[in-house]
Amino acid sequence: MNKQDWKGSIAIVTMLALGALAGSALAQSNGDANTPFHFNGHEWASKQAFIDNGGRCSTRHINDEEADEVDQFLASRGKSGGKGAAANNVPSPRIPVYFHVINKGTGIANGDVTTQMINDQISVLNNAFASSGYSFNLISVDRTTNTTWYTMTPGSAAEEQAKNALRQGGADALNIYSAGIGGGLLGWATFPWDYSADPMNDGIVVLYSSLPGGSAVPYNLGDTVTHEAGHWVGLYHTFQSGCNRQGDLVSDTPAERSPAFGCPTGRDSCRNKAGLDPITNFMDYTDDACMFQFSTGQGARMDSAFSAFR
Ligand SMILES: [Ca+2]
Ligand SMILES: [Ca+2]
Ligand SMILES: [Zn+2]
Repeated sequence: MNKQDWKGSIAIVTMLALGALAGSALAQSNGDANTPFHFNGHEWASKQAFIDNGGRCSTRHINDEEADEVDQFLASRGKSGGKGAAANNVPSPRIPVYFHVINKGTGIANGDVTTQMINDQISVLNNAFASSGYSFNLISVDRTTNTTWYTMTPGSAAEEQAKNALRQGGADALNIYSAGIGGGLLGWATFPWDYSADPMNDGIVVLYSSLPGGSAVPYNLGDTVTHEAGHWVGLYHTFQSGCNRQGDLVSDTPAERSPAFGCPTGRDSCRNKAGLDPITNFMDYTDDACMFQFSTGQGARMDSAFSAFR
């Protein structure tokens, strides 16, 4: 089943389930402010609280100053993909992937994801990036049992140790680490321009149960890896800079004031800017079943950043 069919069938199941449930369940699916959100062994006051506390994506925030610096650098190379420039002549990159499973023992409950889940994750990634011309080639899978690394958080000594021990390949190689990451987090990534200063830190870390078939409902269709891979190739969140400035520096993604979550069809958080919020974009914070696209402009920005830094 391809991804669209898969998501379609899940959407139907969801609708059927919602039809049979009380209003509170429906409210939770839409991120009701007063409905507790249970996820990954944590209870948040609401889905909004989960989002506000950075659980959805813990990739470091790029402030306006750094975004300007990066854009000026790309522009200086004549490769500014962020402002409607045509895509560069990047020959459809085929990205080698090194997948590192960090578990605390055998079995899925200990984070020892199956080969099937990993293969399905690579398929999800390939389907997501196909329209942008990127493909991902799984080179190797290794498995490490380490209870300290298992609960790593961004910037921790455990993260540094795990990556120093396991990372493979050069700047163009995607290293994916799956683990039972701490803090109720879903994942984080490094940006392409971070590579040269700290190559061993390069890559993405995700909660193991976010892989396809995992238990991290509603983030278990594999789009955490897709979203983090988006950062890894140089994309910002669709709500970067809110309604101001040039947002995410991609001209065909409508401006968005704040992260969308759940699947709020028709949301328009920047009324003074054209277009409805890009809630179906992989770089927003909506549920996996809600997001299914990168835009043409994002593809151009990937090419710009990838050719400059990877
Ligand atoms: Ca935009
Ligand atoms: Ca708008
Ligand atoms: Zn993110």
